[in-house]
Amino acid sequence: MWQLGTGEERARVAIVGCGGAGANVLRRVVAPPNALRIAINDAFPQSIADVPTRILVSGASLEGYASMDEKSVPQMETDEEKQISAALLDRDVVLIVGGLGGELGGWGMGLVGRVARILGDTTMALATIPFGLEGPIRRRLAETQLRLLQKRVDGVITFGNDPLLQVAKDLPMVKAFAALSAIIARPVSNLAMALARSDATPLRRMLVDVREWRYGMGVGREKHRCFVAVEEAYSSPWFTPLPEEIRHAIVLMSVPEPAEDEAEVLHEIRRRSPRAVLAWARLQPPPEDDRAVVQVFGGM
Ligand SMILES: Nc1nc2c(ncn2[C@@H]2O[C@H](COP(=O)(O)OP(=O)(O)OP(=O)(O)O)[C@@H](O)[C@H]2O)c(=O)[nH]1
Ligand SMILES: [Mg+2]
Repeated sequence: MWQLGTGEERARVAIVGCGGAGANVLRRVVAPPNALRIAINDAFPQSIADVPTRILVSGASLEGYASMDEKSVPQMETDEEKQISAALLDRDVVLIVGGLGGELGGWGMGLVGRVARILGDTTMALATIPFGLEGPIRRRLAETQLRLLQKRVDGVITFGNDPLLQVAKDLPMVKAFAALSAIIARPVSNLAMALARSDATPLRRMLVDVREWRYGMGVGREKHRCFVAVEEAYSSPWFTPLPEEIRHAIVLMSVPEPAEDEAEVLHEIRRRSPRAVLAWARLQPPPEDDRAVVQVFGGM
C-alpha cells in the first residue's frame, strides 16, 4: 500500500480530449493548476472555446499513425505527431479521454499514447464503449481501437455506455452521453489533482501490470459513511470485476474525518479485495462536507 500525492511538487499533467466524446468530457473537466487541457478533433464547436490548446487533425490518417509501434518507429515525422508532442512537452502524466467506435477519437487516443510514450510520460486512457444500439459495425471498430489503445498506453479504463441505461432507464441517447461525460470528468480532474511528480514512475509500473481497469464511485453519510461509500463504489455499473479478482486498486477519497475515515475506507477495500496492492490519495473535501466520497479504479 502506498499514498499518492505526498511528494512536494505536483505532477505536470495533460488532459487530452480526442474526438467528439473527448471534447464533451473535456469541457466538463475542472483542471487543477498543475494540469493543461488539450482538445484534438476535426472541428471545434463553441462549447470548447475555453480549452486553451486545440489541435486540428483529420480523421483519415490517424489509424495509420496510431498503428506505428513506438519501438520500431521512435521518430515522430508527421505534423500531427509534432503538434501533439509540442503540446505535451513538459508533462509527466497524460490522461487521455475519448469514445471508442468513431473515426477520430478511437484512433486519436492511440496516437496521443504513442507520442506521450516516446516522450517518456506515464499514460492512462479513459474510454467509452458504444451503446449496443449504435450497431455492430461501431462495436467491432471499438474493439479494434481498444486493442490498439491497450498497446499504446500504460493503462486503459473503459466505461460502457450500455450499463448507464441500467441506472437511468428512459434516458434519451444525448442525455445519456452527457451524463456519462460528467461521470468521467470527475476521476480525470481528481486524478490530475492527486498526483505528485514522484508518483509518475511507480504509477506507470502499477498501470502496466494490469490488463483492464474499471472505475466505481460511492458516497456515504453519517456513521457508516465509509462502508456505504465503498459498497456503492464496488456496485457502480462500470465496476464489473469480482472484488477478489482485483490485483491493483487506485483509491481517491474525500472524507470528513481523515484520521479515522481513511483507515476505515482502506480496511473496507482490503476486506473485499485482499490481494490488491493499494495506491491511495487524499482529496481536499469541499468546506462543511459531511460525506465520504470514494472513487476506486480496480485493475484485474
Ligand atoms: N459519454 C459520451 N460518449 C459519447 C459522446 N459522444 C459520442 N460518444 C460515444 O463515443 C463514440 C464515438 O463518437 P465521437 O466521439 O462523436 O466520434 P469521433 O471520434 O469524433 O469520430 P467521428 O465518428 O468521425 O465523429 C460514439 O459511438 C458514442 O458511443 C458523448 O458526448 N459522451
Ligand atoms: Mg467527431
